[in-house]
Amino acid sequence: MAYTIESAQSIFPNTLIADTVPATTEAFSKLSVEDKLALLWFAYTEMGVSITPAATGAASMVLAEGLLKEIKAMPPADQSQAMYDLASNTDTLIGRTYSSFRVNTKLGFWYELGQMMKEGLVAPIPPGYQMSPEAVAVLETIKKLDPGQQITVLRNTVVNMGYDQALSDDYAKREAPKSTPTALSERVQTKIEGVNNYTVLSYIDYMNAFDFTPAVGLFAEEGALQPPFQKPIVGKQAILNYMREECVGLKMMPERGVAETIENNYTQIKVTGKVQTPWFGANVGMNIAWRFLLDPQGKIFFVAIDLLASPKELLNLMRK
Ligand code: ECH
Repeated sequence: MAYTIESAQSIFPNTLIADTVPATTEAFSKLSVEDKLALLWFAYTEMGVSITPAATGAASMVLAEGLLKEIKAMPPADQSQAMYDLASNTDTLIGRTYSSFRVNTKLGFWYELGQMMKEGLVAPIPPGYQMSPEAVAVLETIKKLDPGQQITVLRNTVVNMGYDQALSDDYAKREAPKSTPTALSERVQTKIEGVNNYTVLSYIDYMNAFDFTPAVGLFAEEGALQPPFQKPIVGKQAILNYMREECVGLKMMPERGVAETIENNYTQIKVTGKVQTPWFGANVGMNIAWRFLLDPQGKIFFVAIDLLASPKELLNLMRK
């Protein structure tokens, strides 16, 4: 049987992913707009993990600066309205501009706005605002998640704001700026207990050096990369655009894995370990798995990145 991207998605079917993330994101999406903003404020300010301010460097903030300046100059009622419009996906100029931002710019925009709220430069969440019981329940769920899952929920809510999400979904059509790879002399070679496959080790090393052109060179022509809770991104150009957009500053720390040759000389490899985002640095290590399917030429036909349900899953290398 030849593999398709669809059939490849179910390799290592025993991998337990953090289903609570899409479930919580969905519960959040059903709240009133006032509740959403208040909940995010409480979650963000009480979460216990904080953003590394240097991270905004990865976010091409020039684009966001204009919008932030505009909001800062508004009277408080208009500032609240602008936030309300973003959270309710209303068709406004601000909503359209926000939707054109890349994910990291959206995160940087809210980070700066949050700072301005703390400093009293932008209207706060009305003091004494009482959330509905539903919102309180969602907040309680978020508080119980592990930090990697919490920041994934937060990220999802920010990604879903603004007008017309569909615009920002198609990586094949979105050119992203090149980044500067780490100098060869500063690169460290990754070791993974149980895995010495050249393609997989090179993938991690190139990704950690932000050297995305050779990283994409490891993929088959119609290969695919599936980020956590997302559809696969198919084809080399789309994967390259995605990496340039979303992978600068990521630190991948694979720990262990298992490899086996399967039908038609394909190889399936599962690796577990941690990844850090530049936003939270060493404050948050997300527990993840990479599930690779390599074609007979050793090219990546498919790789899924999963956010794991619990740290226990880091030890789950079962094949079936
Ligand atoms: C305030 C109140 C009003 C409303 C809002 C507010 C502000 C909220 C703020 C939120 C900031 C959230 C942030 C979240 C960042 C999350 C980052 C994550 C990154 C995960 C990356 C992974 C990478 C995996 C991958 C690997 C590969 O091999 C291939 C690529 C890839 C409070 C003002 C809204 C400020 C900053 C979760 C897992 C390993 C798939 C990328």
